Amino acid sequence: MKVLVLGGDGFCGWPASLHLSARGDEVIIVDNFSRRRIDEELGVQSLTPIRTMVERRAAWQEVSGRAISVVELDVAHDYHGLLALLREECPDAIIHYAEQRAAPYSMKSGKHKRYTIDNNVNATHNVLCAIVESGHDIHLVHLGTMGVYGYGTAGMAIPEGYLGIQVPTDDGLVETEILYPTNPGSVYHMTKVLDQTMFAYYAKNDELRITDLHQGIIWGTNTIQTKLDERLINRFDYDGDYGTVLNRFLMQAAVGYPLTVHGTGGQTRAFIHIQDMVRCIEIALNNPPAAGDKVKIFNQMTETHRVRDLAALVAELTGAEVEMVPDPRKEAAENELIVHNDNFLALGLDPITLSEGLLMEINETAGRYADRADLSRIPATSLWTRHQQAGVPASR
Ligand code: USQ
Repeated sequence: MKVLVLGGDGFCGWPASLHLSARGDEVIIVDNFSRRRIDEELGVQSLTPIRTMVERRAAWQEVSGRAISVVELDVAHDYHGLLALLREECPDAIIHYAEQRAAPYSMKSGKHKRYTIDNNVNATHNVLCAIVESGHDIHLVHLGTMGVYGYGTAGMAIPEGYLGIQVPTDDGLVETEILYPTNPGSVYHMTKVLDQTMFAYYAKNDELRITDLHQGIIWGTNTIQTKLDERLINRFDYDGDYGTVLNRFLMQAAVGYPLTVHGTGGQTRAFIHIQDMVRCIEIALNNPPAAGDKVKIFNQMTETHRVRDLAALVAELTGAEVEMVPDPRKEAAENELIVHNDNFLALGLDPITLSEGLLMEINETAGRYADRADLSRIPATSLWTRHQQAGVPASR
């Protein structure tokens, strides 16, 4: 397959590009390198020493004998460049990671909220519009989020995208289905909600073939391919804006920083290992919807865990201390989360569990590069609401 990976320089895009190249796909990375510029803006670096794209490509060619092409292009703002690329390359599929993916970053200020909306919504619409205008039948695979659902479901298991309902009509109750009602918890998550509506529209109107992956929180850093050579290493974010909860706890344990549990740590979230993420992308590519089908939605997660239980687990494995810190976010203090993920399991996903992989992760990454950490960047400082910014805790 010829595959365009939009956002192929990022945390998910890079390992996915290597995984697909390794299986023989012709991979073209399209990226504007914004993630590296945001590091500069925030004055922080990946814990792992990531290389430039030039070095990454050369290393991959050396190690695998395969080439990955790279096109520097801003998908959100260079529509004509994107359209010309689709016309010229005529890819079989596009994987769309070209969105700003951090909830805390999206909530930092008005500027960051507007940047996230502008970048993510424009990028998605440009991709959809360009597929239509190119005239090619390109399967679009988008990395969405579990956060479109919200996390409190009153005990109901979250289905894969669609909710079956009964509506009263003159002829009695009629069964139908709707997109599961959305309840985003940040401006970032809201952009993925807006994406969902655009996907539904283009699948209906132009019969585009679209797969939307509602992904949980990734843990882990490297995949089979990124481990082949240190120059291929994936990024590891630990700072208060981009670091996600479990990887932050692993890094904090490695540097002797008390694990930063927000509030009571009663938030339950969905998780998936990075190796399983790339496998899911492959499965999604191999199983496209047909033209005219509704958007195919998968819940891309393998386990759910409560934040304080994760902290306790990491503390038990490493001897780290746990600290309950005030929650900078507006989110439910406690929630249950039950999620269906039968689609990927039925298509052969064999998940890596936390119990198998956690210790290896601490030793291989967090511990190995601990001396590169800047401890001053650990606290999460992005406050969700104007009341919090004025010093009043958020109401839940
Ligand atoms: N949390 C802590 N301590 C920390 C960091 C986070 O208690 O030091 C808590 C947060 O308050 C939140 C939970 O852990 O309740 C998850 O936070 P996170 O930063 O790990 O994840 P989130 O902001 O939801 O975003 C991440 C990715 C995003 C992806 C999403 C999947 O950055 O791209 O879409 O996970 S999901 O959470 O399932 O929506």
